[in-house]
Amino acid sequence: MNTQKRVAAIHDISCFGRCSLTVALPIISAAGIETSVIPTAVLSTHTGGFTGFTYRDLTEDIRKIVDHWVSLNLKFDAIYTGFLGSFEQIDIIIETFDRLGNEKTMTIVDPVMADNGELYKIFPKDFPAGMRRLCEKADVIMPNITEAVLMLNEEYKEGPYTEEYIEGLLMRLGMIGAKRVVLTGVYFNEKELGAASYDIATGKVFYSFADRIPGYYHGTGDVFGSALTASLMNGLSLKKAVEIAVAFTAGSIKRTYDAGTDIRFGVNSEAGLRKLSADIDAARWTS
Ligand code: PXL
Repeated sequence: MNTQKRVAAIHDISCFGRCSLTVALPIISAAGIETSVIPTAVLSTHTGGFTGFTYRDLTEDIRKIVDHWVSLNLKFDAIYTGFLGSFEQIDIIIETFDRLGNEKTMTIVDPVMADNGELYKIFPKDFPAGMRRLCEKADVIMPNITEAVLMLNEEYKEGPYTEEYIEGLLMRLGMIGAKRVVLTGVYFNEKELGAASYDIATGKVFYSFADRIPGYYHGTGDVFGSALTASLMNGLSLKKAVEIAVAFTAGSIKRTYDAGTDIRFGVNSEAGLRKLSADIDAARWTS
């Protein structure tokens, strides 16, 4: 019997702007995975490019939700975390990995905190050290290049990058403790953008690219991370999961660019969900 996989997605809910839980829930569910959520905060919009957004912190609720789930003996095949608002939330999530997981649970951490060489303004300067502690406990981490250098205490460099630089970063990220590293925002020329993956057990590095679209669209990291989680939970290899997540994210960006939507409003991943599910199904039969 092929039992359905169950994921706990632990992110904020930004009510408008298509990121965090508002993309994780539909994308992972569309791939046939049971998706439970723990909202870490409720915001009226995400923090990228909007002013005057509301922010209700839900730190106090996280442990209570987990307590209840533990009393129900619930266990999860994966725990996928993204935007976290404080050091306290990071500590609670580290303990949650043990409480909701078992030896087979895949912990997937996107250390959301920075982009384009800068830490998001809402975070204190030492936040990368906290995210690094969370990444130490994860099976899969997926920083972008800015988050990677902040966790490694290195200088941020502008691209285009060289293979030597990217593979050096992957190796140093591999020493943090996760078994598999996915680095996003990788590009070797101005035409293409994508991700690199490194599986510590096999030592293999793979790249996946798509055509670069101008503009900085919000929530694309969460769209990518959700498609990656959905693919891994369907048993795909890391290489194939990254290929599918890159293509799905690039397709969502292209659709949004063609429509001329405000870049703050997130990307149209919704129209790609049927194809995502079909691509994952097709890959399951061939891998
Ligand atoms: O997409 C990442 C993200 C998630 N949640 C909130 C954010 C951001 C990025 O800016 O502001 C609240």
